[in-house]
Amino acid sequence: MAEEKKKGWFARLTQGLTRSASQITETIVAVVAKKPIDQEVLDQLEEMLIEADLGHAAAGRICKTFADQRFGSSASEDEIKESLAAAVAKELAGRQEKFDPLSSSARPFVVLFVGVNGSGKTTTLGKIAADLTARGAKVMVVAGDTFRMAAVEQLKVWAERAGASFMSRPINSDAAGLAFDAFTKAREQGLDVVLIDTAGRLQNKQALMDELLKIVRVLKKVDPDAPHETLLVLDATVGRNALAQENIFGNTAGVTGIVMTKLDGTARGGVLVPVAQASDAPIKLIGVGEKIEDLQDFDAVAFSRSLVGLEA
Ligand SMILES: Nc1nc2c(ncn2[C@@H]2O[C@H](COP(=O)(O)OP(=O)(O)OP(=O)(O)O)[C@@H](O)[C@H]2O)c(=O)[nH]1
Ligand SMILES: [Mg+2]
Repeated sequence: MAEEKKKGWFARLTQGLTRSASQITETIVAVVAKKPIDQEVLDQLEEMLIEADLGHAAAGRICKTFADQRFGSSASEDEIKESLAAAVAKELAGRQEKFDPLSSSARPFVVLFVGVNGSGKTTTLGKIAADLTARGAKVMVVAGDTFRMAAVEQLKVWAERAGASFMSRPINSDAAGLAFDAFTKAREQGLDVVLIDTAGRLQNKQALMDELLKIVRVLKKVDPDAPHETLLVLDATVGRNALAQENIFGNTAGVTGIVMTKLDGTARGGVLVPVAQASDAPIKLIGVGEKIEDLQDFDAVAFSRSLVGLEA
């Protein structure tokens, strides 16, 4: 059963990364057909990695590792993929950490979701709520995006589906005040986890950061250790813009973990690599589709294998 489940999980990951993988596979097939592996072939491989948004630095290192391998004249497509996957995984070493609020002793464990509009905050929060309640946890979902009616409604649907309690306020209410009241109430009720959604867009970047910092400040009034986790949600389809977003949020919002969403919607899934390297916080979760089970723990080895189109 566990083996079946694991297979399904990897299949979803591979399915999600199809667009990135097929581009890479195409180049590898062309390269294999044209042995020996000379400088021209290596340049082609490096170009391919840069196109997948791995960035110049990582692409260069991966090709160097690759060149040092000295394949015989009989290197197969899979051997080349194995070698590339290992080189990508090496780039991600130490950049992976598990997200598991239930393994912490903090009760309630408070998670703040931050990121620009459309990155996938609300969806990710909903998926996490569903997973936690399914594991028996008592969860509260907080509609901290108090600026859009649709945002509150969207989150409410997720909360109901998950069987989590839900807290919101009328439009344009103070989000920090809501966060404070929600945390206090969840504590009184002995809940396990509080998931706080936030707005992705305000008048400007400074207003957005001020708002987030205010939420953090009031949470700390209830518990100096809160929020126990601040997840930065980044959309892989924006490619290297994700790096700029990491820079802005990572330097101001006290981010403790990265979620990279929509890896299924792009051929540039390789952007996860430079983001992981630029960020002080590790990658914790990845989104490879819109369903609940499409949010996965980040596993650097599995990700690297899927990225180059290898099977489990
Ligand atoms: N294909 C795919 N779509 C996703 C994934 N994660 C989120 N989405 C979709 O992306 C869109 C935006 O997601 P939201 O969760 O609303 O984004 P948000 O960050 O809350 O956006 P704002 O509330 O505007 O700040 C929705 O249509 C989601 O279904 C993913 O991993 N894969
Ligand atoms: Mg939202």
